[in-house]
Amino acid sequence: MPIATDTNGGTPTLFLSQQQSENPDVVFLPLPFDSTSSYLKGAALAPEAILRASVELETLEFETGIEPFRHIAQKTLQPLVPAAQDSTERYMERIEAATSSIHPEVLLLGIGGNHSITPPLVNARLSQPGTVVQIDAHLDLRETYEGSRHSHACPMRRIHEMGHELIQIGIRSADPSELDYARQYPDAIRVFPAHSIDADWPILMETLTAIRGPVYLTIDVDGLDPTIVPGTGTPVPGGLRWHQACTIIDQTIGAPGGTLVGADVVETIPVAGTVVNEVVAASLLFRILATWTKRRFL
Ligand SMILES: [Mn+2]
Repeated sequence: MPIATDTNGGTPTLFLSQQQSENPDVVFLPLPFDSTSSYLKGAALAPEAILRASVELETLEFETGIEPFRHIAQKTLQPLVPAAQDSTERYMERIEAATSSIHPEVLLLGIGGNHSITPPLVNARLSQPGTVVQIDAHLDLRETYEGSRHSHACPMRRIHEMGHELIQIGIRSADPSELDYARQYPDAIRVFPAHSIDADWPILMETLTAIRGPVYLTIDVDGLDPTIVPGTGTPVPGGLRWHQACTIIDQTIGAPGGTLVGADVVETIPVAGTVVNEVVAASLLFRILATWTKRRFL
């Protein structure tokens, strides 16, 4: 598996080359994990590539008009590299252990890695029932996949079992068992398929605005159209456009009764000869950060 072996030495690349703070408002956690990926692997290479790509971004998030780091301090943690002897369960426990002591007021941003990393992050950040907003091509509601409950095809099932509500956006691929599961919980699992996203847009905006309590946002880059992010493990045509994704981010973070406690961007795969995939992932993280900064501090 092509993952870095350095677990404790070296300095991580810092998001937008910012200074490390010991009193951060936002914490980035690189999670180079892809051993449950079912098709194309390589997401373990993404955290370092995304951090390097972020260094090339301007300090101004153009559309929001925000320079987040004029207002907030950051810390980028050492990458949590899976040890050779780690079972998937053990690695999930390590994610939770690394994040559960982070102050609840601090925004945690996970940099995947594949989608398996999300349930432990949600568990660490949502201490009470909350809402998880997901941008994704897939429902990720399988009970198991390839023999594992921790597969990247299962995270939203695990999160629903924890008692959280789901808003799933951009969906365009599912196993019938996943659709059956979602239909059992029409109030707690709301699905917005990609093919009707324009028609459903007003309802989606209302649904996001109505969020109350703690919110976690998980963005699988395959929720966007593969023309925007071709570097992903299980691409599906017909995804969200860039500004749709940004508006979903803004509306989620801006919900008057909601509080964003964490977010992640997962399933990016760097591809030789282009940096577009990691630039898009870094730009999604930057948009989350800018909108959160605006909401919280301005
Ligand atoms: Mn996913």
